[in-house]
Amino acid sequence: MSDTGQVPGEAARRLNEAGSVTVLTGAGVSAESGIPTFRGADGLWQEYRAQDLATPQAFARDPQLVWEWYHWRRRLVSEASANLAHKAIAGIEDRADAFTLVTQNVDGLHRAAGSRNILEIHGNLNRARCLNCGHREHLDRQEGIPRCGSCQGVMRPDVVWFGESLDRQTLEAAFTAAASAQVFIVAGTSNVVQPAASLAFAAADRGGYVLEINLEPTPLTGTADATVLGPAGELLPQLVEMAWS
Ligand code: BJW
Ligand code: ZN
Repeated sequence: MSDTGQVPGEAARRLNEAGSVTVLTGAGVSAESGIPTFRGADGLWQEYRAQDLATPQAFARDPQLVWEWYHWRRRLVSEASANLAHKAIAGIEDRADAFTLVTQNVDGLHRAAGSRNILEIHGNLNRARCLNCGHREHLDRQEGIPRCGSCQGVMRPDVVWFGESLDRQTLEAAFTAAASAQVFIVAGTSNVVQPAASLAFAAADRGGYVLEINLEPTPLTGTADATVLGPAGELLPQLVEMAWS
């Protein structure tokens, strides 16, 4: 079922009564903070080719170019702040008995909004990882190719590129949280990138109530218990208000 602009009362009631809640977010949740999404008319993949910037082969070919792109995105994020969608998700965590946030976003805005139990399955923009020794560092520089503080090796952004495996423990924790969720909320993701796109289906298979929030239908829409079409920054606060007022 897909509805425009109005959260169904059933979704709010289920959320209020749920013992365990899992939320999966994608780039659409940060769109209202001014961070570009990947797909769609204004998405990054309109202007940049994923295979030139977001694969290990691209980094091996031209690490300088890849770092420039990541430094630019880090600057965008440093000038942005959390929006009402991020804050509503933090509000759900405050009220739920058991809560996990699984995010594909690498921008750190969920933590800025007060979320605590976060699985960043695609990594974090503000971290670098040494290609030589695996050492991870928080990034503070804004340009150039960072060098490892431990072995001086070349560092790469600590994010998950196409063709790379996700961290096994983090991914297992995400699937466990999906399978045990009584309510599973999916917001602002096109649901096309695997394995993240399988999480909501895993939740539905195990009997969880799946609520999708997006501007447009996605491959999940036919399976979700409810899909509400509209901006996450309006619909998520509406959901919280309805569930706990
Ligand atoms: C709003 C809104 C508002 C806007 N309110 N909503 C063929 C079939 C199946 C799988 C594969 C395949 N070929 C290759 C694969 C594997 C590949 C994959 O899934 N590809 C598909 C694209 C086909 N996956 C991988 O490679 C993964 N690894 C893996 O599978 O390992 C094993 C393996 C290896 C090799 C082959 C096969 C298996 C790794 C995926 C890593 C993804 N990395 C990126 C970059 C991360 C770092 C960075 O940020 O730089 O992750 S790509 C990019 O997509 C980023 C995102 O996290 C991810 C998901 O995007 P997201 O968040 O959904 O954003 P959008 O832009 O797609 O959607 C935004 C949505 O928001 C839209 O729906 C809007 O409508 C909505 N929206 N504003 C509400 N205000
Ligand atoms: Zn190192």
